[in-house]
Amino acid sequence: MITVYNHQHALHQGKVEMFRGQLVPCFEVPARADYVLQELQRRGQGDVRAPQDHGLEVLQRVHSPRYLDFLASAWSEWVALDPANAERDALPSVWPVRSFRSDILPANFAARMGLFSYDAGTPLTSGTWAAAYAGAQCAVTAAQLVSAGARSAFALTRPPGHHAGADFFGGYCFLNNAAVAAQALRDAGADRVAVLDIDYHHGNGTQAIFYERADVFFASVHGDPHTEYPFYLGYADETGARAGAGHNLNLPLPRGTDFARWRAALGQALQAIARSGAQALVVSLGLDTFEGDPISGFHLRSEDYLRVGADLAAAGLPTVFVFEGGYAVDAVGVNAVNVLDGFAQAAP
Ligand code: OKP
Ligand code: ZN
Repeated sequence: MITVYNHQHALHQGKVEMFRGQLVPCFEVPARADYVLQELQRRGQGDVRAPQDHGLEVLQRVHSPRYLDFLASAWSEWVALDPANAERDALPSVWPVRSFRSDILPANFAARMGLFSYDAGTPLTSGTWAAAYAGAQCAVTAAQLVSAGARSAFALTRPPGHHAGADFFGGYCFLNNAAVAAQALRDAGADRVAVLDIDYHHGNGTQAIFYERADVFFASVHGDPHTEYPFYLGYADETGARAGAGHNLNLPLPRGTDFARWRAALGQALQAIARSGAQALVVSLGLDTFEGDPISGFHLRSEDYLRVGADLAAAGLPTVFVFEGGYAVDAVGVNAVNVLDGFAQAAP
């Protein structure tokens, strides 16, 4: 399998996130991607390439212009507020909930941070834009390899993407890499595409981006949002709207779910994807379903990920893998590469 690697991922290096009233060290650290790359090389899957730069246009297919403008200039505006900010991450602290206006773009920087975000756990840093931009280009490059006939490709990048919406960041995500990949597959000629999100957390950003569209089917297996982040989306009754009605499938599972039950849900998602008529698949590959994950609650083991890869291969679709979560840092490499290996061994 070809890996398109974001060599600039470590430019995004958050120091702290808000958790229960305290600033705590970030879980989403550069070592995550380093371990995956190391494991790929250790197991002789070292066809690792750099992304091609397809420009802002591919991002504008998914994200709003004012959000992209904001992200591109946010760090310099933050430092302009106070030169001492150069040493601090930027975090939002005020948000426009229901009944506030979101059509107005405030001049105040903190107000714009809140307008374009939904949590205080997603630090924006000096290199966030550069890292996220290069990461989204990795997703496009992987999609184009698959469009050109590759059986599969892996976009190895961070920060992750599936919580980012058309005009908001949150959940450690800024640009929605999986959505950008799905759109790139559409733009290269696939009439119908599916995104399958197997991260522990519901891919609220991806769902929102495609919720009213019939051309991109979204399916997700994740922790029940009644108790699990991102809480406000990801319920089973969300099935799509308007033209997208029937093109969204959420399979929430309780904290404590083991591999047998999780795998049955994966099977359900794959059946729905087959029925959707998708010609290509994007997998939001989160490894935080692992039993050792520090912020999640499922009980998958390292060897289970080989079966996950084989199940995905059995769908028989050209597949773009996009790296998402997974915070048991010393296991994330083995777990990610087990999926890719399981896929490659089962795929024709
Ligand atoms: C991102 B991805 C932990 C609180 C959880 C947000 C989790 C984002 C997960 N102290 N904060 O889906 O893996
Ligand atoms: Zn996650």
